[in-house]
Amino acid sequence: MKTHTLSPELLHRMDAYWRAANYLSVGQIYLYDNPLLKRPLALADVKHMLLGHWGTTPGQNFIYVHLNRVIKKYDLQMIYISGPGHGGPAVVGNTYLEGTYSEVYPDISQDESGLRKLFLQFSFPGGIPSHASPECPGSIHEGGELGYSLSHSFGAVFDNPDLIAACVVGDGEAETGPLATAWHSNKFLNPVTDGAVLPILHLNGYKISNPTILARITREELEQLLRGYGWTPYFVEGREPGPMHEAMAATLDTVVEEIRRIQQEARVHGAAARPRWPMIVLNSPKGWTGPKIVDGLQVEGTFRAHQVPLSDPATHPEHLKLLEEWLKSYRPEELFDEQGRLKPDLAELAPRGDRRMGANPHANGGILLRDLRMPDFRDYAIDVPSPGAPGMGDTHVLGGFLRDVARLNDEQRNFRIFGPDETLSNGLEALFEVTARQWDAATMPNDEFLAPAGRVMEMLSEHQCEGWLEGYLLTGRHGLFNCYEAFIHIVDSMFNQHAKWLKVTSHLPWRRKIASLNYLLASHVWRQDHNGFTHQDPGFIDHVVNKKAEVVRVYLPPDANCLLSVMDHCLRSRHYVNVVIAGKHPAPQWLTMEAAVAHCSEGIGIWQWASNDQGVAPDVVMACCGDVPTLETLAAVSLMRVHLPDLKIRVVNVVDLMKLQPRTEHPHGLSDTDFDELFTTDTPVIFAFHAYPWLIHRLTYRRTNHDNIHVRGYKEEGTITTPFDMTVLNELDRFHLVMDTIDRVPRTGDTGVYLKQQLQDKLIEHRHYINTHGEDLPEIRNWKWGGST
Ligand SMILES: Cc1ncc(C[n+]2csc(CCOP(=O)(O)OP(=O)(O)O)c2C)c(N)n1
Ligand SMILES: [Mg+2]
Repeated sequence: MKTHTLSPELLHRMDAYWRAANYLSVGQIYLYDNPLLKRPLALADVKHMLLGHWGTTPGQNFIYVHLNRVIKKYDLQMIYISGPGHGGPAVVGNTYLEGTYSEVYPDISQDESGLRKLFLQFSFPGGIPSHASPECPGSIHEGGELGYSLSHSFGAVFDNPDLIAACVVGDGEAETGPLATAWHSNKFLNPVTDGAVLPILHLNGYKISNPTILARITREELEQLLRGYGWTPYFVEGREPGPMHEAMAATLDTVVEEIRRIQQEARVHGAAARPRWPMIVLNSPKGWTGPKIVDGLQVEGTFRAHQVPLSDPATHPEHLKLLEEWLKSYRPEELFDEQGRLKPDLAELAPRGDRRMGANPHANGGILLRDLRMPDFRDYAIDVPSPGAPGMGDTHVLGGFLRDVARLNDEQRNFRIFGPDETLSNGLEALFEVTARQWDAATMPNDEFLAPAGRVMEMLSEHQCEGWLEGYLLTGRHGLFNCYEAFIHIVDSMFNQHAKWLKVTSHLPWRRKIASLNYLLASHVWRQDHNGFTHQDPGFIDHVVNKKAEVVRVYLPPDANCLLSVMDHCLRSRHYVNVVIAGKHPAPQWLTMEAAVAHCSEGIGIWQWASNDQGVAPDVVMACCGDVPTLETLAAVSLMRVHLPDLKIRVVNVVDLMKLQPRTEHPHGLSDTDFDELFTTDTPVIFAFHAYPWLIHRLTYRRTNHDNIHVRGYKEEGTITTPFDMTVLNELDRFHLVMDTIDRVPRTGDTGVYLKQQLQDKLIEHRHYINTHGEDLPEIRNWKWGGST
């Protein structure tokens, strides 16, 4: 390409800026001291442990300096997402050069002593991680686990019409499932109300030790692939800095103008067709400008450049020499003055103030976060004149509340609901009374609830839903992910990364708190009537509780009023991951709204109306957690009240699972005294639990009465069967709970033995009945809580 976007003088300065960023990157990976090479490089100037990733870094430095130019030229609001986040030296170095780093960390000053500290802290004990970690200003994407850069970028620009997320996608990263499908996000972007994503596929040819697929297919195949995903790819290819600068600058001008044209056409002229957004393919050598040959092997332009190209200067004197030559090749004396400051004519290439990508407030979303306008959740209460009143399905009740959250915040445009095609199926249909699913692809006459702009985002990729939501939250908005319980496992690993991000940022005072990531897991294990075994897995919460107690919360509201109270709390909370598990099928309701609010505030408590141990020590504690276990427990209690009337029973319900943990482990944890008061120190506890039983043991193993806690939960028994049979197959049903009590409480004596026999007969009758009629026994279907009657 022969164009003249850059004057020779500007090209020269931009190249110098790039050299400065490269110099800082190599310095971070290698240098312990002597940051300006004022004296010959000695072994003592080099870190003992050489950690970091060089390969991706010069390419990202190149991109950054060019983005700086277009930010200034077009006065852009831009953030930088580093897909190959292992290029940490690039983002740290660039935010240092633009001045943000020293503003956030004044000790890392823009002088020689600051440079020394900048180099030393990188990948060093007590310092900073090697990735685009939360410590780095401007980052909302650590990029440690590859695959989520594009979905984070799209999440960031939804409802941010003036924002452009420049997203560097690693060509290795592009092989991951989440990234491969993230290209489709362009079918969900509204050019009027959303911003733009500029993907820059970093085609440096290699991963850690392999070539990348996209670098080893024909150029035509690659172009067709990207076009097939709906993008217009612009190729910037080569290795000679001069022509590459010119090509990148010209291409960036083209794509920025293209983005503006698309937005203008949609915003001003009302163009309705889905635009074909531009993107860039940057084909440049891995480890560009680094050592060419080391120990007789080519490094630059190969996979060998991935990490630390000169790995052992201590035992290889020639490595030390090569390192010095490498550093000097950037001519630091032309870039920094005597005091170690970037020369003014270079410093002025960076944008100013908030336009600097390290200082853009969207990348510290808590700054922009506004409270949601919330309806009063009490207004959606189900009328519960007495426990056991009929309910329409808890999530359907919640739907009305969420509808009004969406409605009330429509103007603020800061609330979205994400899900993989399940918003209707999870019972949240009320949302579509006020909003739609945002969809920018073609529509057909029989489609429902699709519109160019809407508060609901649905793509059949849990990865996209999670990634979009994370990007949305990290840039200061609110949201909810509704998902089938079994398939939320697909994003186990993404949840990990987000929880880690929250943990680290909660200890960085300059990072403001963001809205919590709320999971609503409906369509849960116990009611997969038409889906069966594959859809039964309540194990996500086992995974969630591995994470730092300070950032995770798990709620299992037993009925609709509790669900409303819990969700109101979650939507108002900050900097947590909240997991809420709820049912969608008609089910009995237990608590009035007033009682639900009290119960959910406590998180755990004795249900006095269901207990008969007032004033005496209980013979058994019937504990329950989750809607179906609560139902079965209450049914078991009513059986015992009839057949074992002398038995003193205490019913304890758990909404907030973290209450079970010791207070030393989780801020919600009950004190030992409170726990012992509820669960006693010596009475059998029959615990009916929504998920895998081991989790309750894990949470309570230090409690005084742990030896007496007998947990029933899901044990991988299931198929397509009746709702009650699901509990029978897993021995969580009312009959098993009663039989368990008889076994554990000797006081039940002969009456207990006879009752147990009857219940076993009942289970046989149940099996026979469902196999004949295909539905549960009438006495099960029609069962109602009647207390002692
Ligand atoms: C999901 C995931 N799998 C594996 C890794 C380990 N890993 C780190 S870097 C890398 C290669 C990345 O290659 P690419 O995306 O092309 O980045 P670049 O060439 O720019 O370094 C791999 C496999 C990872 N970080 N994340
Ligand atoms: Mg690569």
